[in-house]
Amino acid sequence: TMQPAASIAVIGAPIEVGTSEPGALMGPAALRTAGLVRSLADLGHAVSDLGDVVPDCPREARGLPAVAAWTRALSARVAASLGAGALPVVAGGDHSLSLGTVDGALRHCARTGRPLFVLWLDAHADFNTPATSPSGNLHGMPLAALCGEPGFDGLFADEASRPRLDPTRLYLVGLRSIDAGERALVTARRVAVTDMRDIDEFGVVAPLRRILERVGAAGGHLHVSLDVDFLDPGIAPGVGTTVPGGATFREAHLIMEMLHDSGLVGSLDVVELNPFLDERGRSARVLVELVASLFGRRILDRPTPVIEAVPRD
Ligand code: HAR
Ligand code: MN
Ligand code: MN
Ligand code: MN
Repeated sequence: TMQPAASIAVIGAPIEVGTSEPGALMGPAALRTAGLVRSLADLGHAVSDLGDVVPDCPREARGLPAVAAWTRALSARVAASLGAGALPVVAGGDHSLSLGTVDGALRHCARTGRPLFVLWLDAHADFNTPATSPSGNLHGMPLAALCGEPGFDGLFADEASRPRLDPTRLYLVGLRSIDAGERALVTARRVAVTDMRDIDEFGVVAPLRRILERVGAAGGHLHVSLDVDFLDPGIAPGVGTTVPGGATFREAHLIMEMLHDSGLVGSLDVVELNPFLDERGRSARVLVELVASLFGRRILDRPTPVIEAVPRD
């Protein structure tokens, strides 16, 4: 089940205007320092580092106009990479960058006719709207905007005709912090949630297998968005919004191996790394380890069991 060596396009998105905690703009540099590009090349992939996206707005721009500029620039870059046959890996940067990456993947999928599925590995649901957000921070809202909830006028290019994320093709995994308003929205939109309680009860294999089966059966493109705070703060302290009780290294690592073996991942974000809050590069190194596993690093040449070979319940 080795994936063919797809070409990988690494794209930096040094955005932090979606959060109130400064430091995430150093994320792409820290991920490169920890060996993001080199470790993918060492696996035999053709990797090109496209550098950092530069948004079309003044440096001091803040709020929705700044996030809109990032969204449009990232969407175009991701759609162009996918159109050229590459697999974009976007290194952030706060989670508002996924407005651009998912929008770009949606536009690409609208052209190819494949349905887009999103796996959101995160302590948070990131499904607030400006009306429900307790903080006003846009990194807590990207999924609501992508799914077409109101309150985000001016964010996306050609708003009326843009492809929207189908909330029933969205999987929140690792959830352990949700605000009252977004919780009502997540339930109303029938978003599939695997919270930490599910992971404690069933582990990561059963829920992941179910998700991958569904994406595979639909011939879908799977976009993976990995938020640092999905991980337990004990292994990844370098993030502004730590929540206790996160995924262990082994759980996260197994998810990455299953994603690799599925061959379904078409694009990836690594977000919310805040090197200013990290401890001697630990979080950056863990993330690079996980990304390498998603792209095929293994100890022995033995894949995790193929999905079909695992007994069904
Ligand atoms: N739910 C809270 C809010 O909307 C915190 C969101 C934090 N989000 C991230 N990314 N750090 O998941 O403000
Ligand atoms: Mn997030
Ligand atoms: Mn989060
Ligand atoms: Mn392993």
